[in-house]
Amino acid sequence: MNAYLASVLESVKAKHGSEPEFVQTVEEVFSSLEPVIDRHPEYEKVDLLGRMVEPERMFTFRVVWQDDQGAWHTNRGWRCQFNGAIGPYKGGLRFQKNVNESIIKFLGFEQTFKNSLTGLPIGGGKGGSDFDPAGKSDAEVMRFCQAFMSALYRYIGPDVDVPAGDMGVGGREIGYLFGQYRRLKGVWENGVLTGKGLSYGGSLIRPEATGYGAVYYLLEVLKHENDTIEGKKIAVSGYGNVAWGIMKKAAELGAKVTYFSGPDGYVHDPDGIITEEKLNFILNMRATDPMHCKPYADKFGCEFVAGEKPWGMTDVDVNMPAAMQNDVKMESAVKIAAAGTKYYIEVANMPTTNDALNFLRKTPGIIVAPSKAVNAGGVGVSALEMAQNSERLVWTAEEVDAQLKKMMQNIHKVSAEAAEEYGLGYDLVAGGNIAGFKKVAQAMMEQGCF
Ligand code: 2IT
Repeated sequence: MNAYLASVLESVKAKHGSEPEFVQTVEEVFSSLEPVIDRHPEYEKVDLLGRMVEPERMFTFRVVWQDDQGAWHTNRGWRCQFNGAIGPYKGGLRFQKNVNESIIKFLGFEQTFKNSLTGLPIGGGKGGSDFDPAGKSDAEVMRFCQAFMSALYRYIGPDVDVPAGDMGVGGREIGYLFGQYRRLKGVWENGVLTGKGLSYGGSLIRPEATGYGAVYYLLEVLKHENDTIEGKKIAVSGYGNVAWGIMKKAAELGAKVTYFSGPDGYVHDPDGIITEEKLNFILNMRATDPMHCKPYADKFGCEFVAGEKPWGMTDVDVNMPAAMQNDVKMESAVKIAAAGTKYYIEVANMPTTNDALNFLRKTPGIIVAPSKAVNAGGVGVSALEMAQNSERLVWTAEEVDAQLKKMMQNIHKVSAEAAEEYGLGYDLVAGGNIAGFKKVAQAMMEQGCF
C-alpha cells in the first residue's frame, strides 16, 4: 500500500480501536485506492483521505419512550452525516439491539461511495438506534419512532439530510417518523424521508428496488461472461425485503432461489421460491417472525438445517449474501471456493469479512461483485423518490423500474471501466471503490478545504 494511504489507515486504526466495523470498511476501500493516489499526488497535498475518513458531523441522542405497561425506556439514537460533497446526506436508519457507533459509521462510510456510484446527487449518511423491535407492539413502535424523530427533526430536511429505512425500519416506521416530523415542523416536506407509503409520496418499486437492482447487476455480470440467467440456481442469506426482491425478480427472469436462511438455520427448496404463494409466505413470515425461517420448510415440506449457513452448496450457480455484515467469514469462503460456484454477488452491506473477500477475489474462476455497487439500486430509487417529491409528480412502476435497470447497468459499466483504466482487468471490487471514490474526491477538491 502507498505510504500516504498506509499512514491514514494507521491513524484510523489508532483512533478507532474500539470500532472494528468502521476500521474494516476503511481498510477495504483503501485497499483499492493505491493506483488512484499514485496518479493524483494533489490528494495527499490537501490530506483528502484524512478528511474523508472523518464524518462531517455525527451526533448521539437520547430516545425516551413508554411501553404498553407504562414502564419507561431509554435508548441511544445516532445520525452520522458522513459526506455531503455531492448532495444532501442520504442513507437509512437501522433499529437493532446490537447497533453502535462503529456500525453506524461503517454504514455511513460505505453509503458515501455507494451513493456516488448511483450517479445521482446524494451524499452519504446513516443513523439508527439500539432499540430492539422484536416483540414490540404497534403502539410501542409508534411511540419509539415519535420520540426518535423529536430528537432528530431539527437536523434533517429535503435539502439537508434524507433518512430512509434499513434493518428494523420499514414502511410502518417511516410512516410514524414522517407523521412526527410533519407535526413538529408544520410543513408538507415529504422529501425529508424515503421509503414512504404510496399515499403520501412514496415511490412505486422502492420496496423491491434493492433486490431487483441486485439481479439487474447480476445480469450485467452474466452478460460480461457470455452467460445467461435462465435456469440459474441462487443461494441467498436472509429472507427480508432484499432477499424477497431477489427471489421475485429471479423467478420473473427464469432463474430460482433454492436456498435462503434466517438466524435459525437455512431452508433448501429445490423447486425454488418462484410461486406467488411462496413469495407471499416469505413476506408474511418476515413480518410476523423475523427470527425463524423454519416455518417455510414446515409449510412447503422441504429441508431445514438448523444453525447452519447456506454457503458452499454444490448445486447452485450464484451466491448472494443478503442478510447482514460479516455473514461470510473465512470458513464459509473456503467452502464456497471448494464448491467452485462461479458468481459471488455481495448484497448486504459488507457481508464478507476482509480476509474472506480477498480470498474469494484471488480464487481462480470466481467472480466477486461488491455490495456497495450491487445494492445501490435501493438508495438509487430513494433518490428517484426524492425527485418525484420535488416535482410533485408520481412516476409509473414501469418508469421507475426502467430507470433502476439503467442505473444498475451504468454502475456495472463505470466499475468495469474504472478497473480497466487502472490496468486491473475485470475487478468489480476495485472498480466500484475507485469509481465511487473519484466523484466524491473531485467534488471535495473543487469545493476547497472543508
Ligand atoms: O443501505 C442502504 O443503502 C439503505 N438502507 C437504503 C438507504 C436509502 O436512503 O434508501
